[in-house]
Amino acid sequence: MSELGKLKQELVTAVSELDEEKVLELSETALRAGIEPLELLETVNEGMITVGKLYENKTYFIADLIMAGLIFKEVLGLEAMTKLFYSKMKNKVGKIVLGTVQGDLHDIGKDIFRGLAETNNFEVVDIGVDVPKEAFVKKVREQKPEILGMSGILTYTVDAMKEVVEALKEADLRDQVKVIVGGSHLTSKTCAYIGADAFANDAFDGVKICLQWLNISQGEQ
Ligand code: B12
Repeated sequence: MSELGKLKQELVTAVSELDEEKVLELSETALRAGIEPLELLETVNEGMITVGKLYENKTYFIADLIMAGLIFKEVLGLEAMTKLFYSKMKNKVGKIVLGTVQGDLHDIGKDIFRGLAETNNFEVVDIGVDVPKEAFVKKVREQKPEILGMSGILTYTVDAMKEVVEALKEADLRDQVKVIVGGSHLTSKTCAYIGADAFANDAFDGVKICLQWLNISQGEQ
């Protein structure tokens, strides 16, 4: 196995063991060794999936999920990661209103999508987590974005997403905005149930879809 491959494996283990110091040390080493920021995020995410499984089988508790979240945020805050989230400050290509739906407090995935969208010159109006449908409708009316992005990591939040789409219809706003939903559990079936225009299990894929909607290919802006 290559040196970088070994590092990545150690990193997944360190995340799953919630060893904050080791995660940061290995992340810095991997970045110096040339890992792409996006690949680093994917590696840390692999560790998060293990944390989730350990929580499910009751080896870990809620405090451990909190710790995992904090560690991920620290990795996102590393100086070298700003490369991934560096906004080129050119003309904005479009506007996205973004939030995590009601009942869900997970914001790491949402924040990654925001960072990547901003890097691709979208203006993102982030309205936070646990956002009720009325607040989504209000922001869409006020901001007139081309795109509404909703994040929902808990599987049962598909209903909250559906309610937002219904509320947009009732407010006569559905035709004015494209809707993308994000979360690793989403499928084309849940996307159709929600009534969204697209879904993404990965923030990067989500940004690509948004660029396509505006007829922009990546790197063109
Ligand atoms: C960290 C964590 C927490 C932290 C969150 C901290 C934070 N600031 O976000 C805290 C402690 C708050 C938490 C709480 C809970 N959690 Co939690 N949590 C996790 C954990 C370990 C990691 C989540 C994460 O950040 N992953 C990394 C990010 C990058 O991945 P992501 O969120 O999926 O985002 C990616 C994509 O989904 C997508 N994406 C996300 N949003 C968007 C938006 C758009 C527009 C697009 C295009 C793409 C996109 O792009 C991202 C990157 O590519 C997961 C385990 C797992 N396997 O995911 C459990 C997990 C999600 N949690 C779970 C549970 C059960 C809970 C609690 C209910 C526990 C409890 N009993 O209280 C509470 C719920 C609180 C609430 N109301 O929201 C379950 C959910 C199970 C389910 N079927 O729904 C999981 C899967 C753990 C498990 N296996 O049991 N959690």
